[in-house]
Amino acid sequence: MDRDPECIFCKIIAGELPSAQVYEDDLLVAFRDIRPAAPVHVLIVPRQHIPDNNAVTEADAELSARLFAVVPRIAAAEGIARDGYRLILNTGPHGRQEIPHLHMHLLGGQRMQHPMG
Ligand code: DGP
Repeated sequence: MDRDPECIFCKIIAGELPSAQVYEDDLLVAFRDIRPAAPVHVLIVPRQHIPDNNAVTEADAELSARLFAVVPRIAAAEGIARDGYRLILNTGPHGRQEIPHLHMHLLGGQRMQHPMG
């Protein structure tokens, strides 16, 4: 499994830095965002170090499918499945991606603001 020794999320996944983990499987780990933007704010993160969405290819089809497929399960566990939630996947400077390790934000527990920008 690829990892970047400088990457904060790789360190969290390896257990070298603490996190409030809510889910894990062979491909993904999910933990609470350290700066929550909503009552529920979970980051769903591939174990493999993929820097951003531009680095995702067809070879990552299983991982990509899993990334979406675990959302209903985590949302149900967090009690936000019925009322709904927002998924965000920031990419690059214009997307305001802060951590260069692919991750999906799961936000819920309140009605989100519109517009998204
Ligand atoms: P993004 O902008 O999409 O790259 O969001 C990165 C998120 O990661 C941001 O909402 C804050 C969160 N974050 C940054 N450092 C840490 C950390 O050390 N632990 C946890 N749990 N979250 C972090």
